Amino acid sequence: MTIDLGFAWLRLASGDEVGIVDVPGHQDFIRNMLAGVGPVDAILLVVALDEGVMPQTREHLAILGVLGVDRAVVALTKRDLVDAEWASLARADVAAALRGTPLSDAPMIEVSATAKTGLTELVAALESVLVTTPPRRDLGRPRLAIDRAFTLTGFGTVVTGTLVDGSFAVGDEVEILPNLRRARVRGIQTHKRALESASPGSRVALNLSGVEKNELERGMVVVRPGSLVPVSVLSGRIEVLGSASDSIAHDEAVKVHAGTAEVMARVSLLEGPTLDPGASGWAQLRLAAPLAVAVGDRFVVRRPSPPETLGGGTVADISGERMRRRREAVAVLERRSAPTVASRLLAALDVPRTPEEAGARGGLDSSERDAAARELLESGRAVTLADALVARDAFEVLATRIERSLAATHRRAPLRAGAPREEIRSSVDLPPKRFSALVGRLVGDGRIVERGSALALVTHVPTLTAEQEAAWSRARAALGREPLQPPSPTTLESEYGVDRELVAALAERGDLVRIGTEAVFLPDAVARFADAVVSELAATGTITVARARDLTGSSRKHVLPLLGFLDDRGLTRRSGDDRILVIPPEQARERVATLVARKKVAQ
Ligand SMILES: Nc1nc2c(ncn2[C@@H]2O[C@H](COP(=O)(O)OP(=O)(O)OP(=O)(O)O)[C@@H](O)[C@H]2O)c(=O)[nH]1
Ligand SMILES: [Mg+2]
Repeated sequence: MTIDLGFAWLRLASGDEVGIVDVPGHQDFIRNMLAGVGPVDAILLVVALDEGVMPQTREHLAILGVLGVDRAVVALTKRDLVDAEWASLARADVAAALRGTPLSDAPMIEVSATAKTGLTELVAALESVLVTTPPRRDLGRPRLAIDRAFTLTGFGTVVTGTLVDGSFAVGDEVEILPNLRRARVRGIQTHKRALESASPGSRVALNLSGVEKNELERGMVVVRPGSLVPVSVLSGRIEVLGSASDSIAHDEAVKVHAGTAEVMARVSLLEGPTLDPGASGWAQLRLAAPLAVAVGDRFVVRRPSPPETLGGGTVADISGERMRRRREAVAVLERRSAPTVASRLLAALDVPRTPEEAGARGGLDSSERDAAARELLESGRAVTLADALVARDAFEVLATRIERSLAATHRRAPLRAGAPREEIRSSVDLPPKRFSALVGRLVGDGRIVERGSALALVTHVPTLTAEQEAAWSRARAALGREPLQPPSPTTLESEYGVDRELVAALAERGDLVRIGTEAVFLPDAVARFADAVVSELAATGTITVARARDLTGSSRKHVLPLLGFLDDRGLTRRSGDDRILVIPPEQARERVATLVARKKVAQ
């Protein structure tokens, strides 16, 4: 009787090699069977014709169902021990057991190991089933669930397992989970042949340096450092077998099998006090020890005593979040395990994430991920924020949060042009690049405006108190007296009570034009100055500071900032001591009109 896993391989007529994991049949060793049966392409179900379907056959079929294995060949052995009539009875018995399972179409081959009959047909059947298996996905995140660890004289530590989700090469640094031991791949073998690298789906022996055999055991997982984090809470939808002897109760202690690992866990049922045989529901498994699993991995749930397979499911979430509200939790989990790749990616975009991060969360390989991202962007269900993507709904949440913060700031400081960008950024907690992209989109959509370094709602106009309006009307009279030789901001504050904050607000309203920090003009004055300069330039081609001063009756002190202003707005530029026009005169005149009419002329 086989107690533990056995390993072998077979060369098909095509020349392809098939790795074989032999698992024990007896019910007492189901846990070993579970460690071996995980990442297989197909199953060779062996039933002896003289005995027919046994209880363990049914349990094995149930487990294969939970694990999603849907390709099989049935070997009906010991054909030499039974007559034709018995053989056909037993065959019907097996067919009945397979009915309604994903393996119902599996070819059944009668063989005799002693008489050596049917063996060629068996291998041919295996080959015909295996050619239909899809290629193994390569997520660039290799994982090898250890099924054996031993020491080999002359080599050192060796672990074996079935490699999934990526490749390992000689020289790679690896990490062993859950205890985070580091090691290096010193050698690789598949089917006893040394290789430079091993690809997904193959049976692999890794010769590891830097780690001792006694630190390793079945159930651990070899990964690329940092690519997977062991979790102590995992969530998934548990399907209870119709044949289970009893319901699963909330908080019940169960054994969870995933990969080659098994660990005790408490079941936290999210949709009711019990899960009855044949039913399914969302659950969180609170694990007694950390487990290295990825989203999309299958797990099997068993009752420890008396031992019985209860059911299992697919890992939907490994974020480790304890879900507080049950109904919310169910909604989240449903989204994360959605049937289409695009909706799984979308569920991972509940906050801005790089496509790589979101893809890993949703258990997608890079090509699935890229196609899904394109689909989501094209249909408008997701948007880009710098290096990240975010679901349209989540984008709305961020946008609303920004609008609320701005509204609050405007209420608190009605005079201010807006709220400082940094203050708003902290309200959404985004890195600068993503925040800028978000602001850019909101500005583009006409929802908010940028006023210098401040952000504001489009509707926000700084409002003045009656006292401030009175101060402003006195100051305006003073500014109008000699418009091109107006009082300085310092004078406006000391003599008219118009402080710098009020100046900023007035500039915001378009009542004032601020140039730099030390010059303030009425918009009309700026327009008059600009017109005079543009006309002179149209006539003579150049203008000096002195000429501009004489022409406008201003002073050097005021002409310097005014000419600088025209340079900054793209009307003129310096050429030695002169200014020249950089755009045609008519266009320059038009631009002057818009400059002083606009609400946000000041900087
Ligand atoms: N006569 C006859 N005996 C067979 C045949 N196949 C296997 N046996 C014998 O049946 C016994 C059990 O065979 P195993 O290969 O150990 O069966 P198994 O399915 O691996 O059993 P477990 O590992 O316990 O699950 C052995 O003594 C074999 O020699 C066959 O086709 N004809
Ligand atoms: Mg055996």
